[in-house]
Amino acid sequence: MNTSRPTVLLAGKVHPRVRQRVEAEFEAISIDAANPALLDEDARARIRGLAAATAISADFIDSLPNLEVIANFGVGYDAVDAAHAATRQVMVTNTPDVLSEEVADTTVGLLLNTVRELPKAEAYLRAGKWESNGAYPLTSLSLRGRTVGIFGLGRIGLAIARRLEAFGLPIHYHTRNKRQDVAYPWHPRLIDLASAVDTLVVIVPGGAATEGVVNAEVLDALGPQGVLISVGRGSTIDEPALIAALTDRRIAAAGLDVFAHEPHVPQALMDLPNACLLPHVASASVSTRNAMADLVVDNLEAWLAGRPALTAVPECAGFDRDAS
Ligand code: A2R
Repeated sequence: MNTSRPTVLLAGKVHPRVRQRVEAEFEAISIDAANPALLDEDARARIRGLAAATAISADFIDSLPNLEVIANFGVGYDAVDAAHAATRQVMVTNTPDVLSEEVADTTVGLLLNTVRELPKAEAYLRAGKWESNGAYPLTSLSLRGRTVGIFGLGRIGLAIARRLEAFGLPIHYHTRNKRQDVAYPWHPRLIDLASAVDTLVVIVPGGAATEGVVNAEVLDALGPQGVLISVGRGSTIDEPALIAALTDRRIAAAGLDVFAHEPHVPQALMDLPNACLLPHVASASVSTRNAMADLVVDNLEAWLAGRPALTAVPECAGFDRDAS
């Protein structure tokens, strides 16, 4: 064993390219879940880097006395206790930007599938019904004439907004801070955004601040022609309230790529004809996932070689290394 190479822990179902590169460049240790009981004391003491594809708790961070960096696979890092890591001067990185355009593309596809029922129309064709029953029924919903609200106008939200602007749709948004670089109307409160639009795209981070905020009140404000598209985190949507609103047709339809308890999807949601459901695939192309994998390992490499992290999360940006 080459003990001069730093030891990096692979925790969870890591992407094959992360595994391949970590095994080539570091001493690698693998565990399926971030549970300290799966590591002996010697291993815990050797680990300096962590490639995370699972939840990383404060207790787990504390069980690794020489941990220097946690590289999270994904732009959303709500499953990593970054605030705690920061108190221990442990760097946390994520994978922003490299997935934004892919996620935005998928979001537009999900929106079109939801309003124009394209997956159902294809299933109709494949079932031979076009020939036997005639044309697929006209869709009651259309993208035409809609006004879109983006909840979370960050990197991905802006990429979605630019696309939908090109579709000829007016864009509004809600964030905590008004952006100075866009002319879209800003709504300081989510409920006011929902009242102003009929199509709400949710692309905020998960975590306590956004938990369940898309609730019955917000859905009712969206109204009976309302379409909800959720591509950020399932925790942001009050799922029982959404199921009730779709069942009672208090909103017209929803397109969801993320769920509260993935990979479980409530049967009530599956039974709803006005829900269009995807298994969290927004960034899931080979090329984009490879780019995310490379950014995970590039961050580990940089930090463990004494260089600045490439993409530190905001909680850790303050103690980034001096680039000079
Ligand atoms: O609130 P601001 O001004 O920090 O704007 C951010 C907004 N945001 C929120 N808006 C309202 N209430 C909140 N509690 C709240 N927390 C955050 O969400 C910003 O406009 C946006 C996040 O943008 P970025 O940090 O650039 O993230 P990115 O790359 O667009 O990804 C968004 C999420 C990830 O966290 C994953 O959960 C998912 O998409 O893949």
